Amino acid sequence: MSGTFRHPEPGTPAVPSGRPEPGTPAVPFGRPEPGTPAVSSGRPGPGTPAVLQPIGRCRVMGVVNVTPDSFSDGGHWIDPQTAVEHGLELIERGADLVDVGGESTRPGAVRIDVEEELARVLPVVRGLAGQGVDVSVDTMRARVAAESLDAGAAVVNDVSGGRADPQMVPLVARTAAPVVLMHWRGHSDRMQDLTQYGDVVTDVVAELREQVQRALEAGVAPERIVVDPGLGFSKTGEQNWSVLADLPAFMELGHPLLVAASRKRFLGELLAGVPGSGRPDGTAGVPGSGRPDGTAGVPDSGRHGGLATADGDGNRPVDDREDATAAITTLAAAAGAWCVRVHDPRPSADAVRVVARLAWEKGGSADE
Ligand code: PMM
Repeated sequence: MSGTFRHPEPGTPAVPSGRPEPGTPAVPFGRPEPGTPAVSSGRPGPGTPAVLQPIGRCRVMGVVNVTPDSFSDGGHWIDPQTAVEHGLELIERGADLVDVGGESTRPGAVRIDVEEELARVLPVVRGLAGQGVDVSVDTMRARVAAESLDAGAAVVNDVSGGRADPQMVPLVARTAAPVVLMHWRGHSDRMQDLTQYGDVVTDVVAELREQVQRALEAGVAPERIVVDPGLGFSKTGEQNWSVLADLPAFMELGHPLLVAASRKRFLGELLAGVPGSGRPDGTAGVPGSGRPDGTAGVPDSGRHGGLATADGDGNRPVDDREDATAAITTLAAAAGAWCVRVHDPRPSADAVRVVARLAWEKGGSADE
């Protein structure tokens, strides 16, 4: 696969943990040196930031949402001290880096003001970075990104891919920070209305390419750009599955790939029942989780019994989607993803090691 991000060749020294050695300097941020040559592809090279350097396996990003209302962990980590402790626990449970966000992007969420976002995020970024954790800041705002980088964040994770705040891409260009550009069509209060595609994979790849192009034109070095298809953002459950079925199309953009499926609704829908297959209790499955023709998308033996528990929306409850999340991690890692973003790193940290070991055994890298 030419032009894709690759893990190291077999024979590369043992897979390091990805954790910073004591005394390792933080990822070198600040202004790029004048005259730094532009690099024409996103392949790892001398200018590749440390968190994007190949380590022989997919990385695992743990999530700390410092919000009252995120769908999976909203309200748990709103106190900064508790949030920092949770971030450290995520590292203990196998995260390579921790994503700190102060603004919920759940469907229908309304925006908070920038001061509120800063107040939520900065103490947590500072607390974790101060303990040597590689922190990414999950924000759509240039000011929050800038102040978080000053507070020690190593990565900017912009779910709007630079589209929400016109200052974001120029800000990133002025730093040396890696940036995650996620596919995005609009804010959470209307993103569910923006799910019209010709072919979802073709269109999402094309729109992501435009977002990357805008960043490159603004001066962001290609080796600092990560792409993310944005599962659940302006995508129906079925469209998420289409995207996951074609991760190589996203790898072909030539940048490290982040996959963030953790605990998302489409997993809850799948696990609660598929149209046509029916749930063990005889009720219909969740509309939209199965195939468009209404046939059972997944063979269901009917022996799921206690697995098919449901929340108020009829979906598998959020805290019971971890095994499915790890399954997606396995698939993403096998497809050569740079990183998966998850709420509980432990199962995914194990999964990425299994994938790396097998890739090694097969004499190739995980993305071949
Ligand atoms: N999803 C959420 C938040 N941040 N960042 C990236 N890069 N990609 C995502 O898909 C993504 C994200 C929403 O999930 P959460 O409420 O669990 O954080």
